[in-house]
Amino acid sequence: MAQPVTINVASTGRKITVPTGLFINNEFVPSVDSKETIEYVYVRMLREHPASREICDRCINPATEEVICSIVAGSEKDIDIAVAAARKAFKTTWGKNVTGFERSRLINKLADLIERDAQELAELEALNNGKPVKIARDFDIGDSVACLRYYAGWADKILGQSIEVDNKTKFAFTRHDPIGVCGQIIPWNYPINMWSWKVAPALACGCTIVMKPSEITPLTALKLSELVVEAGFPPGVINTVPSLGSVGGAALSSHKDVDKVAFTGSTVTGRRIMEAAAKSNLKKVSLELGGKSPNIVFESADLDQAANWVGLGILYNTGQDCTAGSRLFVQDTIYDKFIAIVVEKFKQMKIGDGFDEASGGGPVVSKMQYDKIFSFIESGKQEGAKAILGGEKRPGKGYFVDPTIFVDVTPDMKIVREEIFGPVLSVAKFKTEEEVIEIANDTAYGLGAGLHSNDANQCMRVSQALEAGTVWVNQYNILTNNVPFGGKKQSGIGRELGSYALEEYTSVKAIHWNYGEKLD
Ligand code: TXE
Repeated sequence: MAQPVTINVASTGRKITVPTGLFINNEFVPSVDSKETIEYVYVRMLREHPASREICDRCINPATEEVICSIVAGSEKDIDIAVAAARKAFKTTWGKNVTGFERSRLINKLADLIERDAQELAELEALNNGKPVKIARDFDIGDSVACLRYYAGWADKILGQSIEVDNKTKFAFTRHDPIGVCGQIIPWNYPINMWSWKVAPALACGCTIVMKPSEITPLTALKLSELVVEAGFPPGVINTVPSLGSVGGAALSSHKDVDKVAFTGSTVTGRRIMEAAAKSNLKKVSLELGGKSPNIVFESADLDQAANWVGLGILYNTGQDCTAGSRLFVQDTIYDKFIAIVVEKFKQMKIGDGFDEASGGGPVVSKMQYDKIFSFIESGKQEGAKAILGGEKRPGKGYFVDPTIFVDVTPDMKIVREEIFGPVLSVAKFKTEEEVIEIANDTAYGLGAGLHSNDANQCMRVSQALEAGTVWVNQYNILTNNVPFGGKKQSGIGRELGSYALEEYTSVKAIHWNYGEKLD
């Protein structure tokens, strides 16, 4: 089975044709040895591992709980074939004979095609992931197009250094060579966005790619693959193999002919990937993992603005965001007043079907996430936290979770320590700057952090003290393509975006040149 399917989007009347095969060497092909589709694997996993029922939501519309379609699930052998295709392209075309100028042109062309098809892609994303169409189109896709264009600009500027050695007979220079074949494993919370964050810098540097999208949201990666062909990329430069994490993801991480793995996902899986890389060929690894980010509001802050940013911090993408500002700390002098503003603002947030223009957020992506979020909500209640907003299930179909605010939390509670990945905020009071820095940093993670204050010296002191890869001052959750992003502590290794991401996809070679010294 590798025939395209036509999906009818009931809400808009649009018909979207989606390829269902594996995308290798610019063609959609069946698996070489597996008759399984993602939906079939789903059924089989339920039979073999009934305990893992929750992990098996595949290509399902989270607003209706209906299966959208079945696609081919790649096997280990398919990964081998895709890696061989990427290696060949690296050795012959992309990594060898295509100039930076030409790479730039093709990446820009791909960006133009994505922009042209933004509405269709956004509808497919909304169908598979649940997020509102307008957010998918204007933010996820808008940002992805900008990301591709940003790295297209870098493609002809991957420069080394010229280094003086002794000024008479020797000098040295460096080359920033493409690292080679890259395995890219992406999650389901921003399927198109994570695709472009991974693909754009790798292509700019001259690397070739085997992409494994999340088994929960593979549809837009397949649709984007059609645009890769239309843009005119040589075969094998970008290959896409939808597959289960334990099959395709594991195969890429332990593959002997993959030079680098770039991953976004859970900390648990990140550890597995690093272990597999260490046990195979010591491939380079970059990891963008989970978080439990603090958001701090000091008494001098503009409270109305701070409340807006707190909302964006925890409710954006229905809280399925690695930088979600899930731990709110409010100074005691403004606590009651500020919480009242936050509650009012959160009540305005409409979580609903992504095809309803009024929805500010969609359902969470899967049954697994829905159950996980509600098990955290239950544990919060049992451990003595008080839900002052939300915290109850809605009747009817769809994985909808309403904004939930817990107060009276203590530092040891599960809802304070673990990543929930839903619209669930825990709130604590603090007295002094020193105290809040201490509790904000009391976490295994270090991805994002926010602070709101009108005291510039305080902003400087606190932003310096917070242990996080990104600190937002008087804002939250705003990223731009030219600023690096990544984590400290157990939130990850390496940086995406900006010029820093180029280091992840290049290998520095030093060339020592003798133009005069003779050995006796
Ligand atoms: O993540 P996984 P899951 C967090 C969030 C969420 C939790 C679980 O807290 O609730 O993780 O989500 C692939 N070798 N984040 O289970 O498993 C998998 O196929 C190689 C935070 O969906 O990490 C998918 O493509 N790859 C995060 C990708 O890993 C494997 C975004 C992510 O899935 C693999 C998502 C293996 N052994 C979840 N097992 C963020 N940082 O934004 C799975 N995968």
